[in-house]
Amino acid sequence: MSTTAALIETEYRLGAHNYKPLDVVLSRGEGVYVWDIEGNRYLDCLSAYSAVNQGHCHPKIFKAMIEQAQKLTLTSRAFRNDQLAHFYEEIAALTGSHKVLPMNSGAEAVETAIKAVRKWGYEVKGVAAEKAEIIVCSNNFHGRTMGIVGFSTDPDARSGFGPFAPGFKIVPFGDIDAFREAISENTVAFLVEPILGEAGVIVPPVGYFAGVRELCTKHGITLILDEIQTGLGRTGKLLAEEHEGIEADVTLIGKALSGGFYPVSAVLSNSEVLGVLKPGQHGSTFGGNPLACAIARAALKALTEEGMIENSARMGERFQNGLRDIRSNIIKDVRGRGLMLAVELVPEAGGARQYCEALKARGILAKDTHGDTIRIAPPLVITEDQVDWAIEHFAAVLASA
Ligand code: IF1
Repeated sequence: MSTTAALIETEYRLGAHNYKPLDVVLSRGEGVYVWDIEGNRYLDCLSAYSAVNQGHCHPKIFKAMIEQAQKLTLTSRAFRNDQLAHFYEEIAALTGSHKVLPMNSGAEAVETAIKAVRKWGYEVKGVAAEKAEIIVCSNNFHGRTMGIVGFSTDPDARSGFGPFAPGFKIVPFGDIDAFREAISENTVAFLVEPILGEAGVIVPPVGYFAGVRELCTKHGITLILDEIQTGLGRTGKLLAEEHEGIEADVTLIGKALSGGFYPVSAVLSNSEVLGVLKPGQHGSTFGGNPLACAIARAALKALTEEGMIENSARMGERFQNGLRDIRSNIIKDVRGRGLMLAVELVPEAGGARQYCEALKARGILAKDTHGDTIRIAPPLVITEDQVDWAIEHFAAVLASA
């Protein structure tokens, strides 16, 4: 029996309980919509944590995937494939990067950057052996692997999983003085999200990143921006760094790099940082495989050629304004950039989860985070009418409280 209840029961019985999803079992998606196995349609306001920026089952990405899957899927990097060079060319042209290192998950891209930048610290910057320090921010989210959770400040992410690797210093996000004070001669990098995602869509104070860029340049520190969530159109620009008028030395992308078809991530950098890696020092069985490259090429093409980034800026503004216009005594704050949005509720509202449940009943899937915040991140192909429809339902759910 494949009823909703039966599938949920089986998941519970056989699966590790490391998630507590909304009880909706999805079986189909198209554009901004997904359908559950009972035939109910929902407006997806999560986009698989911004991996499905191009919309569910984008036909051109689908076509590229099928065509490539019929020819060649995996060679390993022991041999070459005919897609990798084209992927490099296209991503480099789009972002202005000089070097690319393809991986699979976002966490792998983060780990790769940490490895490369430490080696760069020793070989290029001249840091003493084993002394490299990387500065990160409190309330960061960079993934789930051991290296990464070791410098998380979220007890759920970290507690009970030690011992952890040394070499990280944690400073508050948005505090330029704290960053300046944390810098030492051993600092090789500052790893930071342009907008904190998991922490609840925290937009930095004006001028913070300009200050960060200046200090990094002055002290020879590699600025690593984790754009795995903010990148590829989510905030209304190709990369969120454009809002700050700066350029990172290393940029991490993932998620929407495949439009949600396949795990594809990449480290983008100048030649100096990725240049330190020599044959045998890093790799991945699946990283850079022809199927991933063909999908990523189509995903980037859809994003840029179909006006999705501009639409993200326009619809994001409309959505944010609509949310701000909702008259409700339980809304504490509305914030975000482009279509990376959040509504924070007052503590008396009793937590965001119940409002997400109410939205689900009205045909909208959104995700609560950190108790009181509803995160809103629809696919970038959302239309004006769909935004206005969503606002009506957000208003009904939040005003009725
Ligand atoms: C989960 C949040 C989003 C990320 C940034 C790296 C990664 C992520 C900035 C790792 C991943 C995810 C993973 C997902 C929940 C999620 C998330 F709620 F935690 F904050 F997107 F909003 N850097 N983010 O946001 O990428 O290895 O997962 O490919 O369930 O853990 P990954």
